[in-house]
Amino acid sequence: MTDSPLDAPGTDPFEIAREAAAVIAERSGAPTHDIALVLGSGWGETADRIGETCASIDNTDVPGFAKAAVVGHSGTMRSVAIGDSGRRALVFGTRTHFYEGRGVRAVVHGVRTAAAAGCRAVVLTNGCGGLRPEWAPGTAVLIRDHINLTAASPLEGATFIDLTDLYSPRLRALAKEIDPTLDEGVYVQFRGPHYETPAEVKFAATIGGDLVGMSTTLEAIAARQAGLEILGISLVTNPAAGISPVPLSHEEVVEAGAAAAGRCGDLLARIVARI
Ligand code: 8IG
Repeated sequence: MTDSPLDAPGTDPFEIAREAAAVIAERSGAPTHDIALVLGSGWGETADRIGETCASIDNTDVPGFAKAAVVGHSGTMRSVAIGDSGRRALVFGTRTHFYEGRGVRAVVHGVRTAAAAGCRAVVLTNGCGGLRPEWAPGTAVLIRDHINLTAASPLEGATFIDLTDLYSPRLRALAKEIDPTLDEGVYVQFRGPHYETPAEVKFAATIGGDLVGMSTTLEAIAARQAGLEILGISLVTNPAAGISPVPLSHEEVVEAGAAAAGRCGDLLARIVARI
């Protein structure tokens, strides 16, 4: 049991998501939203490049959401006009991580709220470690598939859901049309919050991984359950442990993210405009 209200006995997380969506509709003036974005480490400036922010809502004002736990993440969500298309993006400036111990329902609450708000697609971004030496810090990589090493799932009971093509081939093709230099990789989620040992990074490579991180896979599974189309983009902020001789630090991660923010924001804005 966790201290999240989402885990209180008898609570239906989908009902709380509908309540959250109702608050967002009221506070943003938009009865529905079209696309959701979850901004991970290094992706924080993206919202400004998508279009005008119509409303900024404190996470703590929305049922089921909590304050940001990570330095460099903002505890607000925004309703952003997508250019002058008349469509709206719901942009989450932070996420709840599995390692926070608030339970899986809290981790996927944003995605479920986005679906309840009318979104048809979600863009999941993160900062992560890279296993390929050619991916310098600041390289954006499309997630082609994932390996979930958390031993957890957002699905409860005997809910069997197919995860083939979880990360939309259509949206990956669209992203590559916009930036043909984008590589793709398999994202491996560890629980964290410690970074991996070099031996664990070797293991991730052996089982087919290209990227290591602490988020995204549980959200993607919940997004599939909710019927959302999914695009996953990782920002490689550091070589994974043992790939480079230098130890990892969170400060370096934040710096690499800040340095790449403009480029990543532009890329995402151009993708969102065409989803
Ligand atoms: I930023 O190297 C970032 N997040 N697991 N490993 C894991 N998570 C990360 C890393 C990393 N870099």
